[in-house]
Amino acid sequence: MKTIYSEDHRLHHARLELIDGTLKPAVEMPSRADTVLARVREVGLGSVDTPTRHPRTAIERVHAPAYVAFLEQAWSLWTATGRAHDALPLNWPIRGFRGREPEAIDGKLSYYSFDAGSPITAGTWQAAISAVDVALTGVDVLNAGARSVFSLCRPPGHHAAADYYGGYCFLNNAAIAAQALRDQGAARVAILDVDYHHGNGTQSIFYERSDVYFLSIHGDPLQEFPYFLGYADELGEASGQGFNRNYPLRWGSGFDLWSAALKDACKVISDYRADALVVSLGVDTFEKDPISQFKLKSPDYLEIGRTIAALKLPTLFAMEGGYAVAEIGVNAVNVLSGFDEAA
Ligand code: OKP
Ligand code: ZN
Repeated sequence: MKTIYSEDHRLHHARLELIDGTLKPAVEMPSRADTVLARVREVGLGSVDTPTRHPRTAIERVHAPAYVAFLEQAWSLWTATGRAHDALPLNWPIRGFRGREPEAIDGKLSYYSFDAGSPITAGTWQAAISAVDVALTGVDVLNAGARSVFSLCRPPGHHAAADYYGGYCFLNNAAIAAQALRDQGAARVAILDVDYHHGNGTQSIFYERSDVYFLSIHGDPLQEFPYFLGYADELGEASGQGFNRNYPLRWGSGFDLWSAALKDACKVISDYRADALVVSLGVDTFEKDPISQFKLKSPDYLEIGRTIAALKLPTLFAMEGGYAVAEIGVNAVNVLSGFDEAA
């Protein structure tokens, strides 16, 4: 399988994130992509290609233009106020507050985000639009007839909704890819999110639509980030009723429970008669992941790849999370090798 990769991910290098009540070195760091790419090369997965530039209209099929414009300008508005360090919001409009966009950049950061753990840096915008190009070039590869493609996106995307960022995500690479597949001829697209965290952004983007079916296996929101979405009773609304599926699992869950959820999700995707599949590929389900609480082991990822391959669908894998930096290469590429082996 081909890998699409851009060096531009390096432009997004946050120094510190607010985690566990203190500022710590950001876990979503450039070396994550380096580790995965090194493993792609080590196993000879396939060629590694650079993405081509795609029009902004593809982004605006998913994200609100005002939000995209905010992301583009955020760093210059932040530095115009005399600050040179990474930008973080500090408060949010919870119950009873007004929903009006402030003029001040600090207020805008709050307005367009949902957490204090996703720094905006000098290069965040460039890195984020290049990650979208990595995803959209993956779509081009599928449309040219490939069975599968690996879009090595960084920063990740699945927490980003139509008009807000959070969870290290700014533009929703997987959602933009799914929409592009729809726009270029696929009648039904499924998005399977196997990242440890619920893909709240992707879910919300497609929640009222039947043409993109979103499924996610993740830490129970009663215990885990992003806390306020990802329950099993979220099944879609309006035209999207019955086209959303969540598999929340408790802390400590191992591959027995996890793979049972995967098998159910694959049955749903198969019954849906999807024309194409986008996999939000996070490997933070790993037993040694520093911020997660599932217990998957490296060989389990081969089995995940084989199970997904059995769907026999054109499949785009978009990189999401995974923070056990020494092992994320092996684990992510195990999914892809398992897929190739069974395809
Ligand atoms: C992004 B992706 C852990 C704090 C977690 C945000 C996690 C974002 C994960 N105590 N903060 O889904 O891997
Ligand atoms: Zn995650």
